[in-house]
Amino acid sequence: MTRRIVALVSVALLVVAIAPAAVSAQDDELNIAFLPGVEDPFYRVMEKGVQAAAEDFGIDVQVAQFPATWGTSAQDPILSALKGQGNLDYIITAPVSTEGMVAPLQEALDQGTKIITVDTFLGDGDYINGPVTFPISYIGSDNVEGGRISCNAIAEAIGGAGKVYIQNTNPDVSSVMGRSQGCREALAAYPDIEIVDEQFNLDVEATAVQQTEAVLQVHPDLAGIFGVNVFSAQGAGEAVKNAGLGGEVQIVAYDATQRAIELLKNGDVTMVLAQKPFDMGYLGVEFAMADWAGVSSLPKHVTTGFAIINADNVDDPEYARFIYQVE
Ligand code: T6T
Repeated sequence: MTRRIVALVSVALLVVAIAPAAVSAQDDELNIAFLPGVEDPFYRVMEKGVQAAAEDFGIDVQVAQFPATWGTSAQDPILSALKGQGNLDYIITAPVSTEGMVAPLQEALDQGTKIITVDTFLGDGDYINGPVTFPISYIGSDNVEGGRISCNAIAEAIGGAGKVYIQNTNPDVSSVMGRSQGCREALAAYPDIEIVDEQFNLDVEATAVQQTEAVLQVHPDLAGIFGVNVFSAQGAGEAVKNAGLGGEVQIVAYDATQRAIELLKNGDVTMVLAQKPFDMGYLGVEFAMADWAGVSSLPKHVTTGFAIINADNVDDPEYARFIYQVE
């Protein structure tokens, strides 16, 4: 058994035990596709998890084109092309809008393709009692908790007082809005911390840089920034560095890209929260195989955990292995 498999949650181990016996490596009737949210290091690592599972189980998984930008107008046409193939049993995907991707994915299901959501969810994510219940499962981070962890770290770094800015991406995406909610919940416990603004860059790093520069102009005494994903955090880090405020404004970066880690090592970023996209991709494939094999007890909600990376542990292999490595 490989190290990767050992690291998986127990439910996954159960699936590992069941799936190979029931699905033969030669079973070419099982057709799975992976459709990511956007071209970025997070989803490239998720793709590695997908490919590792495919290799471990001796199957092929089709990796769809990576959407060039974030949004339904980029993801939906790729989904339409997948639906047009007419041969897919499962699509593992990160829907780019909680509402906007419901109908297109429901249509895929109506055509006989089951849906597994990774990283982001549809509706409110409660696939048992919520408004959307058709996906097999949501496999991803507990982003509300991730937001709490991030902003408690900011609160601690700024000594429990000062102005904080949330640099966000899109208001209709479950992952980043969960992070914002968790951040607000955490900071509510600090009467001397004020959230001065929250802005949405639509997943464009250059916009994140411009927005953060503008906020620094209006609030030169800004104490902390929560960058909710790759593009927000890298953009905020760049703006703070350009303003010569590295180390003075405390930035917490969600997503452990190489760039975020560089900023951490240079003292421009205080803490980096690494998600586990590899696990999301791997488990997505396992869940498809298990469902195909007839497993009917798959959990509707699986959380994949975090690694909290800071200047003290960044070189420790136990933490460094969660930095998003993309060749
Ligand atoms: O933060 C990840 C992902 O979790 C989020 O849903 C969208 O942005 C990223 O892909 C990072 O760019």
